[in-house]
Amino acid sequence: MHTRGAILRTSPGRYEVAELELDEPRAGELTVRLSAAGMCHSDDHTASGDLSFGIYPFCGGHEGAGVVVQVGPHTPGFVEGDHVVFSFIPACGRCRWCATGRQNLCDLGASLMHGSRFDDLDSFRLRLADGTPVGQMNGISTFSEYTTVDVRSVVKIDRDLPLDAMCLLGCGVGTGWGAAVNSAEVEPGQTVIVMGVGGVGMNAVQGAAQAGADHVIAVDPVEFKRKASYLFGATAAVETIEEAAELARGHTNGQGADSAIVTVGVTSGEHVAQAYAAVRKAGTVVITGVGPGSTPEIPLADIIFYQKRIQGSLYGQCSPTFDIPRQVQMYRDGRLKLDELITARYRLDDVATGYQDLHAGLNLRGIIDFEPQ
Ligand code: CXF
Ligand code: ZN
Repeated sequence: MHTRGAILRTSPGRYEVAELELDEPRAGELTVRLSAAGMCHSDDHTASGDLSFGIYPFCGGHEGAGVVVQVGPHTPGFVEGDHVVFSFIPACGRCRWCATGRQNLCDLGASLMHGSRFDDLDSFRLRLADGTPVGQMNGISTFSEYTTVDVRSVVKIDRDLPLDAMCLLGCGVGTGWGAAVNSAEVEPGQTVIVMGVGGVGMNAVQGAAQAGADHVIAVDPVEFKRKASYLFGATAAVETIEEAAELARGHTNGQGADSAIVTVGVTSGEHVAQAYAAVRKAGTVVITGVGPGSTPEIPLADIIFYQKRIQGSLYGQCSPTFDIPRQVQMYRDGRLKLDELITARYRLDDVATGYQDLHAGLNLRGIIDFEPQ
């Protein structure tokens, strides 16, 4: 079938909309009409070259929600008309990681950046009009009016839920919320620093607040994000990590924050070293962000004598088939803010503008709205 999608022809490069041909669903696949797609920083990292992708051209987007328009064979439980959220990490349900409650590490994730079918690395679901294969970002490509995906990349949701808010569950919300709840293991009474409060960090703020932290200190150079962080549960919002570390020491008898969560859009080794310096003995630094490969300088002796933990966090250590439904319930109960994360809506043709706005610090999350009112 035919679709239009935002593709990158090279990296570094710039998103442009192209006419594409899309496979009909094969066994274990669904075709989905997109309602909304979140514009995560990682799609921009692929444009800037910070993240490299297996094949160009490729079609961007790994947050999205929409309506199933066609079901392939062997997709039990799915029918046309179902509403789904995409998960940027598939969950096979069978590998060691899925079987032990760590779907974010599902073995299928090994081919996330190939752009092909997970089980057949030479097989692509998208093509340019001349037949050139087009890779799918994380196997899903939500920057497209329609996409065909592996059924293991989606989670079904109730039809009454707003698909624009739901699309954020596929990456940014789980990544941030889980960084606090699962990776930092925030406990009641704690002091938590969140470095960078954009579309991921803001969810770390709400996760830390929900987990019972007494002090949630948001750090961001952008004033509008600092102000917004109070709505999500921040108790203080400052411009620099030095100010945040000072505040944290003030709350902890000089010891330092219990955890510092690094959710900076372009993460550097320096950010990690700063977070490391801001936490107490046996405190935790959580790293979620992607950056152009720099290494934190942390004295080896400090690592041993202060026994601090540096915890990498992929999708906030969330298991999509468990965490997306529970995040949906928290949204319904008013305990997880999603609508408030959406600060701008773009048409598919304006993806590049959306990323310019992200760089200008104008958005928490911009979304592509495929059904503008
Ligand atoms: C990223 C992680 C690295 C691969 C692309 C997606 N996650 C979230 O944005
Ligand atoms: Zn993302």
